[in-house]
Amino acid sequence: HESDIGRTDPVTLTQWILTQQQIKAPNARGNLSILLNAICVACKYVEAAVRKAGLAGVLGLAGSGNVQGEDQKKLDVLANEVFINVLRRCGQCSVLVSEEIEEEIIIEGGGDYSVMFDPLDGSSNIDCGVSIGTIYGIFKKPAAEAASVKNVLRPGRELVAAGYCLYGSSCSMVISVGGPPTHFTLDPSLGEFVLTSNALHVPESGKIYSINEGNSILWDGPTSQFVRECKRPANGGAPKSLRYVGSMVADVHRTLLYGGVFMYPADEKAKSGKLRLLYEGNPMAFLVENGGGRAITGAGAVLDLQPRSIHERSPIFLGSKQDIDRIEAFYEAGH
Ligand code: P6P
Repeated sequence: HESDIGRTDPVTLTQWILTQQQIKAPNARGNLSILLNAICVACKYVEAAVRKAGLAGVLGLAGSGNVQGEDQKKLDVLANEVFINVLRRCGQCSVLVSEEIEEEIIIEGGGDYSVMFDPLDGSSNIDCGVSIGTIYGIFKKPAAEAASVKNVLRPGRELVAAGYCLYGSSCSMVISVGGPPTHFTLDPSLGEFVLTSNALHVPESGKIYSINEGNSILWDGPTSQFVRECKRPANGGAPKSLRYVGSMVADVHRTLLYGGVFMYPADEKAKSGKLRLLYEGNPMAFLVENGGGRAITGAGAVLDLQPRSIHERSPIFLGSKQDIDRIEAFYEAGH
């Protein structure tokens, strides 16, 4: 029974990854399992650093010394190095794309997988203690294809796995290897992520809308129309509440659990929106769609976009199916 999970029936992320392999790919060599466990280790290490940030003096800018006089690394620089090192060492990756690094990293003689990640998204919120997170997506390289940026310039529809780790009031890992997203919570006394929800399902509709209202004078017609309807529903129902953390992982996690809609639209200033397709939009769209929700750009599904460059941006509206259907109707009507 779900409520017993974690108390009398502990399932760790490590066990879950191996079980998924047995279920989905009994003859597999286990390489994806090795990769996912490497990501799990990296997230636990980053979580420990984030937790200690205030004490260990790793807040603020790179270059600030600490009590030992060591040259402190800014948390997102530290997180990036942890992910690069752990992903190299696991021997399963041939291409890495990080939000922190301009060029893709090609690992000669690497494995069959490419990982695109934002090692510490929302890092502008670190110094004031607001939740931040890691986001990752994984492609499997076609066997005959050489390791190159081509392996990652593919529609998100082709992802084999994606997930995020939320460093918040508790540490949540939400991951999908194709099925509904599964939610694990870090038990610090075990040092393990323990299963908390088997299969997240995005509620069909929600009472929350999430967008940076500070940009409202820049929005296009459809976005403005939808937000106006959130405040004054056509059916005379209760208005939606606005919740906006300004940290994508926190806003998406709430949307996955509670429903509603998270939006970062294109606007007059940001012609393609602000969020990055490969390591923010696609992984989150993969999770939300696998949870029964939707993720669109205003001109089609996020997962159907054909990327042209590794840091390209895309507008994104994601969350409850009914709410996203509504936004799509406004775009189709060309309001
Ligand atoms: P704005 C954080 O900097 C981030 O990349 C996402 O985590 C977040 O959703 C977005 O930018 C917030 O952007 O323009 O509303 O501050």
